[in-house]
Amino acid sequence: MAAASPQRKRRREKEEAGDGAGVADADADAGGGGAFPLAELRVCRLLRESARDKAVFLHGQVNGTCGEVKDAVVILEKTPFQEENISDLLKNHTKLQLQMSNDIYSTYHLYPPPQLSEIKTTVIYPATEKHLQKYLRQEVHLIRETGEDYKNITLPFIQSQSFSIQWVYNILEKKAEADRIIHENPDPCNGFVLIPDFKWNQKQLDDLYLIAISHRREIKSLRDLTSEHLPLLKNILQEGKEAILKRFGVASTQLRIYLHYQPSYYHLHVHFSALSYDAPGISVERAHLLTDVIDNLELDPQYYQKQALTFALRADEPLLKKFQEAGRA
Ligand code: M7G
Repeated sequence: MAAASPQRKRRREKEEAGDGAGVADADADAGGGGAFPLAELRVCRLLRESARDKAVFLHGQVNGTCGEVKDAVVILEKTPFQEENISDLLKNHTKLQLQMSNDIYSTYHLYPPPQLSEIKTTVIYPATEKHLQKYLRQEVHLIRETGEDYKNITLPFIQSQSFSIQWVYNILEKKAEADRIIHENPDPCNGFVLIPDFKWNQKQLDDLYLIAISHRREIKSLRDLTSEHLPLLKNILQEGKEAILKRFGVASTQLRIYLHYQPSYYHLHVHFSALSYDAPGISVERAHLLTDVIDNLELDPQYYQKQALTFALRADEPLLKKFQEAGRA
């Protein structure tokens, strides 16, 4: 929980006025397409719900401009408390309803005023089948991928897929989210853009989450990294930490800085999240600390081409089927 400075408040107001192409805050301009018609969404199914994260993931449909039916994923998420709003919440609630009382113990339903009961709403529209799969709760299986497996199974699979990373190019080319950039090193080889992840609303530091996106476009994932990429990785680590300290006052010892393997989007990016925040995707079978990645590459320039890497795949992911067909899962 953190009080917002006037500077942060002003920045938020600006940010709330716009977001990335194809992925939008529903009440903000959708980066060219206008606001998503949330009231017209026909909910088809609940993909997933999380009592812990206080979030639901919905698959819905709306009619496109020519009447065609299009899929959408809508994520509704209750947001963390903001310290500066708490006294307002206590004083100006619309209703306080006693639920139970026993000796010195009592519980209530408190109904906050509308301005303090916001729900973070993330829309992916139009959503592909892969988006629906990504958010659908499913059984998962662990895979241990050798360097050979990567060449024979995973790489051909990635190359055959077309999961658009247009949103990444929009950020790098300043076509979307340009006013959200926290730091940029413009070097085409060793440079990157640091930007708030769309999972973070920037209203409190408890769930701070940013991503650093490499300017180089051909590095798909951890598997492509060699010692040649050390200058880029070191820039991301050093400049990312400095920029977060400067802008948000969060020290590097309070940050978890890591890459995902497998990532969802095959363009090199590094996650920066608050150490105290159990961000999705920090499990040992997915997150690789950037400091360890740098050390491994310094020990062996080809480390990530040789090393077996473990990750989880959901039951109906086509990549799991490929591993099963090859007798590797
Ligand atoms: P990943 O490891 O490829 O996949 O990380 P994951 O989504 O399964 O973790 C991509 C990161 O980019 C995630 O943390 C996403 O929340 C974030 N992200 C995805 N999109 C589509 C956007 C976007 O449009 N803007 C921003 N700022 N972040 C995004």
